[in-house]
Amino acid sequence: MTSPRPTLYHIPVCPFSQRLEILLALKGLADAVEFRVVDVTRPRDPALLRLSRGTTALPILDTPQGVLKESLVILRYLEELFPEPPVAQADPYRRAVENMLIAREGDFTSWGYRWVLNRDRARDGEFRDGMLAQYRGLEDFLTWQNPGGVFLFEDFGLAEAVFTPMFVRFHFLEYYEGFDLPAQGFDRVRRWRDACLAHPAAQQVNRERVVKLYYDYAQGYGNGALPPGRQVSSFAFEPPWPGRPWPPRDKYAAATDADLGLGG
Ligand code: GAZ
Repeated sequence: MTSPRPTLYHIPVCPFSQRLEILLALKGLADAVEFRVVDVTRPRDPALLRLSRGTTALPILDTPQGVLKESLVILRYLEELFPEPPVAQADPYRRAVENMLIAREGDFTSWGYRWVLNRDRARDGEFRDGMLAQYRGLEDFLTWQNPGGVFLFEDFGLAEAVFTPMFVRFHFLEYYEGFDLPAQGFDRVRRWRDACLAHPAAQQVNRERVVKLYYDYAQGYGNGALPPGRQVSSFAFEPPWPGRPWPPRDKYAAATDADLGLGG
Protein backbone atom coordinates (compact mmCIF):
# COMPACT_ATOMS: atom_id res chain seq x y z
CA MET A 1 0.00 0.00 0.00
CA THR A 2 2.82 2.44 -0.80
CA SER A 3 1.55 3.69 -4.17
CA PRO A 4 -0.72 6.74 -3.96
CA ARG A 5 -4.44 6.31 -4.45
CA PRO A 6 -5.76 7.17 -7.91
CA THR A 7 -7.56 10.53 -7.90
CA LEU A 8 -10.89 10.95 -9.64
CA TYR A 9 -11.83 14.49 -10.70
CA HIS A 10 -15.57 14.64 -11.00
CA ILE A 11 -18.69 16.77 -11.06
CA PRO A 12 -21.14 15.93 -8.26
CA VAL A 13 -24.40 14.53 -9.67
CA CYS A 14 -22.68 13.63 -12.96
CA PRO A 15 -24.02 10.22 -14.01
CA PHE A 16 -20.69 9.20 -15.48
CA SER A 17 -18.86 9.48 -12.17
CA GLN A 18 -21.72 7.80 -10.32
CA ARG A 19 -20.94 4.68 -12.37
CA LEU A 20 -17.55 4.57 -10.66
CA GLU A 21 -18.97 5.31 -7.23
CA ILE A 22 -21.41 2.41 -7.66
CA LEU A 23 -18.64 0.03 -8.74
CA LEU A 24 -16.51 0.93 -5.71
CA ALA A 25 -19.52 0.65 -3.38
CA LEU A 26 -20.26 -2.85 -4.72
CA LYS A 27 -16.66 -3.80 -3.93
CA GLY A 28 -16.71 -2.16 -0.50
CA LEU A 29 -13.82 0.02 -1.70
CA ALA A 30 -15.26 3.52 -1.55
CA ASP A 31 -11.95 4.81 -0.12
CA ALA A 32 -9.65 3.18 -2.70
CA VAL A 33 -10.02 6.23 -4.96
CA GLU A 34 -9.75 9.84 -3.88
CA PHE A 35 -12.70 11.84 -5.22
CA ARG A 36 -12.01 15.51 -5.94
CA VAL A 37 -15.02 17.65 -6.72
CA VAL A 38 -14.92 20.12 -9.62
CA ASP A 39 -17.43 23.01 -9.69
CA VAL A 40 -18.77 22.99 -13.26
CA THR A 41 -20.26 26.49 -12.81
CA ARG A 42 -16.79 28.06 -12.40
CA PRO A 43 -13.87 28.48 -14.84
CA ARG A 44 -11.79 25.34 -14.97
CA ASP A 45 -8.52 25.24 -12.98
CA PRO A 46 -5.60 25.49 -15.47
CA ALA A 47 -3.73 22.73 -13.61
CA LEU A 48 -6.67 20.37 -14.21
CA LEU A 49 -6.83 21.42 -17.88
CA ARG A 50 -3.15 20.56 -18.22
CA LEU A 51 -3.81 17.18 -16.68
CA SER A 52 -6.63 16.48 -19.16
CA ARG A 53 -4.63 17.98 -22.06
CA GLY A 54 -7.24 20.63 -22.74
CA THR A 55 -10.48 18.66 -22.70
CA THR A 56 -13.10 19.59 -20.11
CA ALA A 57 -15.31 16.47 -19.89
CA LEU A 58 -15.17 14.70 -16.55
CA PRO A 59 -14.61 12.28 -14.92
CA ILE A 60 -10.89 11.79 -15.41
CA LEU A 61 -8.76 9.48 -13.28
CA ASP A 62 -5.20 10.46 -12.38
CA THR A 63 -3.25 7.24 -11.75
CA PRO A 64 0.43 6.81 -10.84
CA GLN A 65 1.00 5.78 -14.49
CA GLY A 66 -0.99 8.53 -16.20
CA VAL A 67 -4.42 10.00 -16.83
CA LEU A 68 -7.48 8.03 -17.98
CA LYS A 69 -10.62 9.50 -19.54
CA GLU A 70 -14.08 8.11 -20.37
CA SER A 71 -16.27 6.61 -17.64
CA LEU A 72 -16.58 3.18 -19.26
CA VAL A 73 -12.80 2.95 -19.68
CA ILE A 74 -12.23 4.00 -16.08
CA LEU A 75 -14.96 1.59 -14.93
CA ARG A 76 -13.23 -1.40 -16.53
CA TYR A 77 -9.82 -0.20 -15.32
CA LEU A 78 -11.04 -0.10 -11.72
CA GLU A 79 -12.69 -3.50 -12.13
CA GLU A 80 -9.33 -4.94 -13.17
CA LEU A 81 -7.28 -2.95 -10.65
CA PHE A 82 -9.51 -4.14 -7.80
CA PRO A 83 -10.68 -7.57 -9.01
CA GLU A 84 -12.33 -8.70 -5.77
CA PRO A 85 -15.21 -9.11 -5.54
CA PRO A 86 -15.81 -9.24 -9.30
CA VAL A 87 -18.64 -7.06 -10.61
CA ALA A 88 -18.20 -7.78 -14.34
CA GLN A 89 -18.95 -11.24 -15.73
CA ALA A 90 -15.92 -13.58 -15.79
CA ASP A 91 -17.04 -16.06 -18.47
CA PRO A 92 -16.19 -14.76 -21.99
CA TYR A 93 -19.67 -15.40 -23.40
CA ARG A 94 -21.45 -13.86 -20.44
CA ARG A 95 -19.09 -10.88 -20.55
CA ALA A 96 -19.92 -10.44 -24.24
CA VAL A 97 -23.65 -10.47 -23.44
CA GLU A 98 -23.03 -7.88 -20.73
CA ASN A 99 -21.11 -5.76 -23.24
CA MET A 100 -23.96 -6.00 -25.78
CA LEU A 101 -26.24 -4.40 -23.22
CA ILE A 102 -23.62 -1.80 -22.25
CA ALA A 103 -23.23 -0.93 -25.96
CA ARG A 104 -26.77 0.51 -25.79
CA GLU A 105 -25.93 3.08 -23.13
CA GLY A 106 -24.85 5.86 -25.51
CA ASP A 107 -28.08 6.06 -27.50
CA PHE A 108 -30.17 5.60 -24.38
CA THR A 109 -28.38 8.48 -22.64
CA SER A 110 -28.48 10.69 -25.70
CA TRP A 111 -32.26 10.36 -26.22
CA GLY A 112 -33.03 11.24 -22.61
CA TYR A 113 -30.73 14.26 -22.49
CA ARG A 114 -31.71 15.60 -25.90
CA TRP A 115 -35.36 15.35 -24.86
CA VAL A 116 -34.99 17.27 -21.60
CA LEU A 117 -32.85 19.89 -23.39
CA ASN A 118 -35.32 20.28 -26.27
CA ARG A 119 -37.12 23.65 -26.40
CA ASP A 120 -39.27 23.00 -29.48
CA ARG A 121 -42.71 21.80 -28.36
CA ALA A 122 -43.39 20.51 -31.88
CA ARG A 123 -40.61 17.95 -31.45
CA ASP A 124 -41.91 16.56 -28.16
CA GLY A 125 -43.61 13.53 -29.73
CA GLU A 126 -40.47 12.65 -31.65
CA PHE A 127 -38.44 12.50 -28.42
CA ARG A 128 -41.14 10.58 -26.55
CA ASP A 129 -41.21 7.99 -29.36
CA GLY A 130 -37.41 7.83 -29.43
CA MET A 131 -37.20 7.30 -25.67
CA LEU A 132 -39.89 4.60 -25.82
CA ALA A 133 -37.99 2.86 -28.61
CA GLN A 134 -34.91 2.81 -26.36
CA TYR A 135 -36.88 1.21 -23.51
CA ARG A 136 -38.44 -1.24 -25.97
CA GLY A 137 -34.94 -2.26 -27.04
CA LEU A 138 -33.96 -2.87 -23.42
CA GLU A 139 -37.21 -4.79 -22.83
CA ASP A 140 -36.44 -7.03 -25.78
CA PHE A 141 -32.81 -7.57 -24.77
CA LEU A 142 -33.61 -8.52 -21.16
CA THR A 143 -36.50 -10.77 -22.25
CA TRP A 144 -34.11 -12.48 -24.64
CA GLN A 145 -31.29 -13.02 -22.12
CA ASN A 146 -33.07 -13.50 -18.80
CA PRO A 147 -36.86 -13.44 -19.12
CA GLY A 148 -37.70 -14.45 -15.54
CA GLY A 149 -34.92 -12.54 -13.76
CA VAL A 150 -34.56 -9.10 -12.28
CA PHE A 151 -31.04 -8.05 -13.31
CA LEU A 152 -29.26 -9.05 -16.54
CA PHE A 153 -27.66 -11.95 -14.65
CA GLU A 154 -28.13 -13.10 -11.06
CA ASP A 155 -26.98 -9.91 -9.36
CA PHE A 156 -26.52 -6.19 -9.90
CA GLY A 157 -23.38 -6.15 -12.09
CA LEU A 158 -21.43 -4.04 -14.57
CA ALA A 159 -24.32 -3.32 -16.93
CA GLU A 160 -26.39 -2.17 -13.95
CA ALA A 161 -23.55 0.12 -12.78
CA VAL A 162 -23.56 1.68 -16.28
CA PHE A 163 -27.34 2.20 -16.64
CA THR A 164 -28.49 2.98 -13.10
CA PRO A 165 -27.10 6.55 -13.03
CA MET A 166 -29.15 7.27 -16.17
CA PHE A 167 -32.30 5.79 -14.61
CA VAL A 168 -31.75 8.18 -11.69
CA ARG A 169 -31.20 11.18 -14.03
CA PHE A 170 -34.26 10.28 -16.10
CA HIS A 171 -36.44 11.28 -13.17
CA PHE A 172 -36.12 14.61 -14.98
CA LEU A 173 -38.16 13.14 -17.85
CA GLU A 174 -40.92 12.11 -15.46
CA TYR A 175 -40.90 15.55 -13.79
CA TYR A 176 -40.39 17.91 -16.75
CA GLU A 177 -41.79 15.85 -19.65
CA GLY A 178 -44.47 13.79 -17.89
CA PHE A 179 -42.84 10.61 -19.16
CA ASP A 180 -43.13 7.18 -17.62
CA LEU A 181 -43.16 3.66 -18.99
CA PRO A 182 -46.56 2.64 -20.37
CA ALA A 183 -48.48 0.14 -18.20
CA GLN A 184 -48.23 -2.59 -20.82
CA GLY A 185 -45.34 -4.05 -22.77
CA PHE A 186 -42.48 -2.87 -20.54
CA ASP A 187 -42.70 -5.24 -17.53
CA ARG A 188 -39.23 -6.72 -17.86
CA VAL A 189 -37.38 -3.40 -18.21
CA ARG A 190 -39.53 -1.84 -15.48
CA ARG A 191 -38.54 -4.66 -13.11
CA TRP A 192 -34.89 -4.07 -14.03
CA ARG A 193 -35.04 -0.29 -13.70
CA ASP A 194 -36.89 -0.38 -10.36
CA ALA A 195 -34.45 -2.91 -8.87
CA CYS A 196 -31.50 -0.85 -10.11
CA LEU A 197 -32.94 2.32 -8.55
CA ALA A 198 -33.56 0.54 -5.23
CA HIS A 199 -30.13 -1.08 -4.95
CA PRO A 200 -28.18 -0.04 -1.81
CA ALA A 201 -24.94 0.55 -3.79
CA ALA A 202 -26.66 3.11 -6.04
CA GLN A 203 -28.06 5.67 -3.59
CA GLN A 204 -25.48 8.45 -4.14
CA VAL A 205 -28.02 10.76 -5.81
CA ASN A 206 -31.80 10.88 -5.41
CA ARG A 207 -34.77 12.07 -7.45
CA GLU A 208 -35.18 15.35 -5.59
CA ARG A 209 -31.56 16.36 -6.18
CA VAL A 210 -31.79 15.47 -9.88
CA VAL A 211 -35.02 17.42 -10.37
CA LYS A 212 -33.66 20.53 -8.62
CA LEU A 213 -30.16 20.53 -10.13
CA TYR A 214 -31.20 19.68 -13.69
CA TYR A 215 -33.70 22.53 -13.97
CA ASP A 216 -31.29 24.38 -16.29
CA TYR A 217 -31.16 21.37 -18.62
CA ALA A 218 -34.96 21.66 -18.92
CA GLN A 219 -34.30 25.29 -19.96
CA GLY A 220 -32.01 24.02 -22.71
CA TYR A 221 -28.73 24.76 -20.89
CA GLY A 222 -26.39 21.90 -19.91
CA ASN A 223 -23.10 21.53 -18.07
CA GLY A 224 -23.47 24.54 -15.77
CA ALA A 225 -24.32 27.07 -18.53
CA LEU A 226 -26.65 29.91 -17.46
CA PRO A 227 -30.09 30.45 -19.03
CA PRO A 228 -30.83 34.09 -20.00
CA GLY A 229 -31.90 36.34 -17.12
CA ARG A 230 -30.36 34.10 -14.48
CA GLN A 231 -27.32 34.81 -12.28
CA VAL A 232 -26.93 31.46 -10.53
CA SER A 233 -26.80 28.01 -12.14
CA SER A 234 -29.10 25.32 -10.78
CA PHE A 235 -25.89 23.27 -10.50
CA ALA A 236 -24.32 25.75 -8.04
CA PHE A 237 -23.23 24.29 -4.69
CA GLU A 238 -24.78 27.24 -2.79
CA PRO A 239 -27.46 27.51 -1.57
CA PRO A 240 -27.54 23.75 -0.82
CA TRP A 241 -30.20 21.96 -2.88
CA PRO A 242 -32.23 20.43 0.02
CA GLY A 243 -33.42 23.91 1.09
CA ARG A 244 -34.50 24.97 -2.39
CA PRO A 245 -38.14 24.73 -3.48
CA TRP A 246 -39.20 22.22 -6.13
CA PRO A 247 -38.95 23.93 -9.56
CA PRO A 248 -42.06 24.41 -11.72
CA ARG A 249 -42.89 21.26 -13.65
CA ASP A 250 -43.71 23.40 -16.69
CA LYS A 251 -40.30 23.85 -18.25
CA TYR A 252 -41.60 26.66 -20.46
CA ALA A 253 -42.43 28.75 -17.37
CA ALA A 254 -38.84 30.15 -17.01
CA ALA A 255 -38.39 30.43 -13.24
CA THR A 256 -36.13 33.15 -11.80
CA ASP A 257 -33.18 32.62 -9.44
CA ALA A 258 -35.50 33.60 -6.56
CA ASP A 259 -38.21 31.13 -7.67
CA LEU A 260 -35.57 28.39 -7.61
CA GLY A 261 -34.23 29.29 -4.18
CA LEU A 262 -30.94 30.40 -5.72
CA GLY A 263 -30.94 33.83 -4.04
CA GLY A 264 -31.51 37.08 -5.88
N1 GAZ B 1 -18.31 10.02 -22.47
C1 GAZ B 1 -17.89 10.72 -21.28
C2 GAZ B 1 -17.77 9.70 -20.16
O1 GAZ B 1 -16.97 9.89 -19.23
O2 GAZ B 1 -18.47 8.67 -20.21
C3 GAZ B 1 -18.88 11.82 -20.96
C4 GAZ B 1 -18.45 12.72 -19.83
C5 GAZ B 1 -19.27 14.01 -19.79
O3 GAZ B 1 -20.04 14.33 -20.69
N2 GAZ B 1 -19.12 14.77 -18.70
C6 GAZ B 1 -19.77 16.05 -18.59
C7 GAZ B 1 -18.76 17.14 -18.37
O4 GAZ B 1 -17.75 16.94 -17.75
C8 GAZ B 1 -20.65 16.13 -17.37
S1 GAZ B 1 -22.01 15.05 -17.35
N3 GAZ B 1 -19.06 18.34 -18.82
C9 GAZ B 1 -18.29 19.50 -18.49
C10 GAZ B 1 -17.44 19.93 -19.65
O5 GAZ B 1 -16.84 21.01 -19.51
O6 GAZ B 1 -17.36 19.21 -20.65
C11 GAZ B 1 -24.80 16.08 -21.05
C12 GAZ B 1 -25.34 16.08 -22.32
C13 GAZ B 1 -25.70 14.87 -22.91
C14 GAZ B 1 -25.52 13.70 -22.20
C15 GAZ B 1 -25.00 13.72 -20.93
C16 GAZ B 1 -24.62 14.92 -20.37
C17 GAZ B 1 -24.07 14.91 -19.02
O7 GAZ B 1 -26.22 14.95 -24.18
O8 GAZ B 1 -24.63 14.34 -18.12
O9 GAZ B 1 -25.56 17.17 -23.06
C18 GAZ B 1 -25.21 18.40 -22.55
C19 GAZ B 1 -22.83 15.55 -18.76
C20 GAZ B 1 -26.51 13.79 -24.86
